Amino acid sequence: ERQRSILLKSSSRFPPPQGVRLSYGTAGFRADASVLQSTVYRVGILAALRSLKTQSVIGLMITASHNKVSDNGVKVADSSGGMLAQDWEPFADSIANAPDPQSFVQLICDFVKKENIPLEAVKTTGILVGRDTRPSGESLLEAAKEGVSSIVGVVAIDMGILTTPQLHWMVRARNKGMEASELDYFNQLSGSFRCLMDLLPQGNKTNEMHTKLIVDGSNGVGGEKLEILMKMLTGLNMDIRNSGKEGVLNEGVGADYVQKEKVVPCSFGSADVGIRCASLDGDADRLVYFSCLANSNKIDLVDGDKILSLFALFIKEQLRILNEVETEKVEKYHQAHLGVVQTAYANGASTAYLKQLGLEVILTPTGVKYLHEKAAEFDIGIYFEANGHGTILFSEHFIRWLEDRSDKLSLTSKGSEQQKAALRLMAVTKLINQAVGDALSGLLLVEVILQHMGWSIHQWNELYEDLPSRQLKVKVLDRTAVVTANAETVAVKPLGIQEAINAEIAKYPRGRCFIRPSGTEDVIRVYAEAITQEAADDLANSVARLVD
Ligand code: 16G
Ligand code: ZN
Repeated sequence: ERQRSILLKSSSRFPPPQGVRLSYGTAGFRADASVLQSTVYRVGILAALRSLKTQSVIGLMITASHNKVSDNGVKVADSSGGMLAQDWEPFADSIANAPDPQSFVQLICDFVKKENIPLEAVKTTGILVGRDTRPSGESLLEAAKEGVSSIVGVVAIDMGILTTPQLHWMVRARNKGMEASELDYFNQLSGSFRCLMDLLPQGNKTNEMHTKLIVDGSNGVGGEKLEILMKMLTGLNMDIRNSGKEGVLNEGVGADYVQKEKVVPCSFGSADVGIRCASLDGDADRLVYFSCLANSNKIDLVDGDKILSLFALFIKEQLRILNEVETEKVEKYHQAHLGVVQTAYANGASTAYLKQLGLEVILTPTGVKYLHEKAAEFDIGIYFEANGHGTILFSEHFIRWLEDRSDKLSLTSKGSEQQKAALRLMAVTKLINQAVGDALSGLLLVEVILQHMGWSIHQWNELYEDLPSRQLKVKVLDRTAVVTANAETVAVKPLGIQEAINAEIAKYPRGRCFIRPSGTEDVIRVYAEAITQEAADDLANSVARLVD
């Protein structure tokens, strides 16, 4: 009862905006920052309830990622460090849209009862709250804290400005009983990076031209954090641009811009031709690489699919070395189940390449939560969206086996190739973020693998050649009219549309095309691929006309 009156009182200070319907969507709530105060406050309450339900630490992140600076958003990191459990999303939707304090508090009471949420903390609970560099973040963070502290017994811990993956990492680390400050994060990344550098094959010291990297920080939090991390690293020659000191967040910069427009971001140009470049998005959970072309603002894009391919090659190679067992006496080796997870946006050439490597490839719908969940089913699951969000997940079982194996190898064959492979894999499990895709940790892993292979960005890019593709969006009144199946590759509604799409596809050699409702905007997205750019454009345009 005391709880009820606290909630009534505090929620009356955060009236919901009129006439706006909010939905938790693919990656939390996102909208113009001016309408989010009440939503963020309410998500603070949701996070606090989640913390009590799971009796663990939960995260709350205020960001709108690659969207414009005047937007903002809020999402919850679950106790594992991953996305909020999907069965709580409907509750998030309903509380965000409750029209007045009474109905809001009633929803909460009903939910607490239904979910059997204990209203006291037995184990370590608490909410880590973070935000990106958006100016609106400061007051939204206060609203989140108010929400959290209106649930008796749960405290908000203000982590300040962070990348989204840092916050997820911290939640995961806390709940594993590990140290989880920002410095711990940087120490873990730099330490495991150093370890991989020490294990580079002899003679693979690439020349100066190849080791220089220029990073586009999207004028966001990523550039700032990378500058700190860089000071802890040796063996990397990095030039960080668009780190947010001047220039507008995500405006003409960042991974989303570079990947979708396929042009150079601001402050890159002809002087950078031939040099390896990378681009982060506004909250540093996406990473793409590119190189500038001479006499043009176009780029050679090295997208998430190619990062995935590079990671897959490296891991596969280390597993192969590890499994080169000479005698039967050595314990039976572990057949690590390695799999990759992509979405329908993955370039067809990448999928063909990965399959040709003998890898199991799985498709899921768009959205990190779906890819992550699938990847977690493997011993080693690598997932990436073409837009640059992805990571490598290692199962607990595999990590234990690997630790044991490398202990034994250090006794029986110290310095052997097998021991090195085991140590490399161990370092990768620490370097690459196990909670969520992380541009900073991904960047370090790409860099060390390129040095390992002795490759330039061009050699990497030549692993396979992307099929030309085109993405369009069609504004519609009701995007829910389109319903998809089979990981968004088939449109089952409106009736008959898939047949019409198939008829278009049939006109183009190696043509592939799908439509899907966006999870973040009121649009239907169209993706098309074919053997020439012209054909891909034509196919996309004719399918867009079917949707209109
Ligand atoms: C969100 C998703 C991203 C997805 C994108 C698709 C997360 C953390 N982010 O940004 O994975 O690619 O939405 O947007 O899940 P769309 O539905 O508008 O095409
Ligand atoms: Zn992002």
